Amino acid sequence: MRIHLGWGSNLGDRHAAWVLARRALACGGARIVRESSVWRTEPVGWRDQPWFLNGAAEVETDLTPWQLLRLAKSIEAALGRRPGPRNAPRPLDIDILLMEETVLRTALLEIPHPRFHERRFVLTPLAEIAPRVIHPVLKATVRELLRRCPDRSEVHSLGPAQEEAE
Ligand code: PH2
Ligand code: MG
Ligand code: MG
Repeated sequence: MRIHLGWGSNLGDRHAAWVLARRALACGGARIVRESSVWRTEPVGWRDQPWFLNGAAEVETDLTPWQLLRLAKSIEAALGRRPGPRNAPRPLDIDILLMEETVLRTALLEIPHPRFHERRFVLTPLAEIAPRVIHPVLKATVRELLRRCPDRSEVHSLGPAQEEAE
């Protein structure tokens, strides 16, 4: 399965969180095959919090959506995320955005992610690595979703993500 993930961080060493998460994903069986630049983004939803770093990645995995969700949650927790309100600041958030044609609507997990098409901080990095991938519910490409997106919050490229330190 080819899966597109989004990540975001606005607490602590935001870049280091992603470098660690990337390694933990690979160890857990989700190999990263493509990665966006890192973007510095204005907080959306609850404005009085630090700016985020956001990015997107394509992973290849044999894990089921549930196993991948569990892996993502365990990495978030290992990086210090504590349960809190939906838009609270966090050291790391990993969201499953798209899983090919899969449409899953459950209380615990929804694929495609139900809000990503409304968010410039997700669509901008995703459009770098998957402009022609089609949203299986909205039947539009990621590039088209970005073009139509009414969200005007600020996103600024910071260039490629750091490589792993030796
Ligand atoms: N995540 C949220 C709410 N708001 N804003 C930005 N810029 N980046 C995020 O990752 C983000 C957000 C909830 O997941
Ligand atoms: Mg999120
Ligand atoms: Mg999340």
